[in-house]
Amino acid sequence: AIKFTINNKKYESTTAKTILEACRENDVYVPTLCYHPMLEPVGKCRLCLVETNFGGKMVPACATDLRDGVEITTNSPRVVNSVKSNLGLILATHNQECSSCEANGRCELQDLVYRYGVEDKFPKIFEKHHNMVDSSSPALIRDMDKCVLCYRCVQACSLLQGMDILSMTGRGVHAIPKTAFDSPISETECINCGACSFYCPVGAISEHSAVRRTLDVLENKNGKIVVFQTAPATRVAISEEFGMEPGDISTGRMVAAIRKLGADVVFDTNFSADLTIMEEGSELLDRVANGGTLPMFTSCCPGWINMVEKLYPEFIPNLSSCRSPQGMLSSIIKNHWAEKMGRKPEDVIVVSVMPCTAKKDEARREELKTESGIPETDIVLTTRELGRLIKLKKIPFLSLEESEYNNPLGESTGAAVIFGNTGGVMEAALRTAYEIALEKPMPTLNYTPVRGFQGIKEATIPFGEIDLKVAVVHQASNIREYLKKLKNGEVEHHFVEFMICKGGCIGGGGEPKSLTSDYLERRMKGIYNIDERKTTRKSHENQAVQQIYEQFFEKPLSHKSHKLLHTHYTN
Ligand code: HC0
Ligand code: SF4
Repeated sequence: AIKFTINNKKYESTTAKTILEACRENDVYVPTLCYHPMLEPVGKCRLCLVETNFGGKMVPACATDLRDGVEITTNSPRVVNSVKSNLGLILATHNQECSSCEANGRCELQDLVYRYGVEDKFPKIFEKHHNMVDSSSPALIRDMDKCVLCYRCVQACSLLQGMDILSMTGRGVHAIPKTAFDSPISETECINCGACSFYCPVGAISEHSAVRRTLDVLENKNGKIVVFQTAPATRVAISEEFGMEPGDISTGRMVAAIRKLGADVVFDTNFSADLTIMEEGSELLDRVANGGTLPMFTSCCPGWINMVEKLYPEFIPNLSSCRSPQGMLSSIIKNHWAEKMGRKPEDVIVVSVMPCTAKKDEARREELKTESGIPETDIVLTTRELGRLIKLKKIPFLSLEESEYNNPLGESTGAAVIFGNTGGVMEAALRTAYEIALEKPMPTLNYTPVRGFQGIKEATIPFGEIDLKVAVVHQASNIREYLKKLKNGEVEHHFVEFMICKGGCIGGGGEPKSLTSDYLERRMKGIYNIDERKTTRKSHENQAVQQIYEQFFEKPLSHKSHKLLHTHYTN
């Protein structure tokens, strides 16, 4: 065992780790700004410096291994003074327009400054060096004057996502993460996944906020009906905005909060996730039976669609023609439900709450407009933005009485909620496609080969006359690796699920920011718990879905389905 002391208290560790990890495990506070447990330590912010008995210089705890016999000091006047100096310097050169900042109230720098009281430590020498607010993307805003040079966005983009859109350029006050040729981000190959915004500790990269627009819509309805829809992964993460744990299930409280915000109707994206399975499952069976393009690729993740269109257009024929559940539900609301309510599509405003920044981008697609040319999804809020709205309106989230979704577009099965996890769309599709094709249920409902965090998961399912070969790939860097293998003929599958973010939507770029290392595991568990508690766990058993086929769509892949539930892609 490694024996060590922190502030004169003795500890032991049986595994290798850094000094920072040892301190955190033992509840010893060490300030950090550039560190995030899901990324590589870079030791840039100099806030985690500690003293050790191995020589005079202080060392960055995040990048120093725990050695046997080390005596660590985190609270000496020397350490505290160095934190204050380094923090004061970061603040002195920082844009301090906190009151209008997207990160206000959830900013790591703001918290540190408050804790250490360094607001007057140095004269403010901030000027708008970079003078660059890039709002060219519908999903993200970059305000590089707020950058603290932590490298987290650069790492998220290159290390986690394999996208390399942002790289650190320049030195000193001119250092800044930039795009190639400093182009506006919308002109790069950025897929709007939002990983950079999720990891940004401040407000330098944030979602392109729709909070004010939503407030306006809710407070000035002018006779319109405001309909919300909520994605699968929002319900296991929204409560983190209110101090609860990752994975805590708050479906009913979230619906109640949305009603308190002033929504007239709250539908569930899970309903259309079930519907997606009907359409996509049928499309798969059709492609397999009739020699269509294989492997068929899932099409619900908008970051993934951006990636195919921008970087792999040769795979466009492989994409399922199904719209995402967000797209399907908005289409049904505006083109079918509104009419049933005796209203025009223009009278309805659809606000969708998503764990994802790229959904903002998806909502603006030309293909997803009504015949009269208005967007079917008017506003997309990230889970974080919903949290902000609820706080702005002083709604007591944690003590709300649970509320139910409106029907019929609020009914869903366990198969729908697992869409939020990597492997969930595949598992849901198998539960239904197997039963429809073979006229008997899958031997097991919990299909574990497609679950978990392995980057590329593969499985073979005996499927009557054929062996159905499937794969599940999540996190952009793994996707690029998979596509390389596919191009080289190293893998062969019938059906592949792709999710751009690690873990799937629970790891979406619009989910509440977390500084823990296990938030994905815990959100994933929350999702599977919801599935297990449902009495109906197969999409084709969703009665509201059955009903909408009987009363309107007739059958999967019908003429009406094609018009309202399917789409096409461009490059
Ligand atoms: Fe997802 Fe979706 S599951 S992409 O991950 O398919 O964002 O949660 O809403 O649309 O349902 C995200 C999550 C969704 C969609 C659904 C799909
Ligand atoms: Fe990179 Fe994704 Fe951020 Fe675009 S949105 S810069 S791809 S991390």
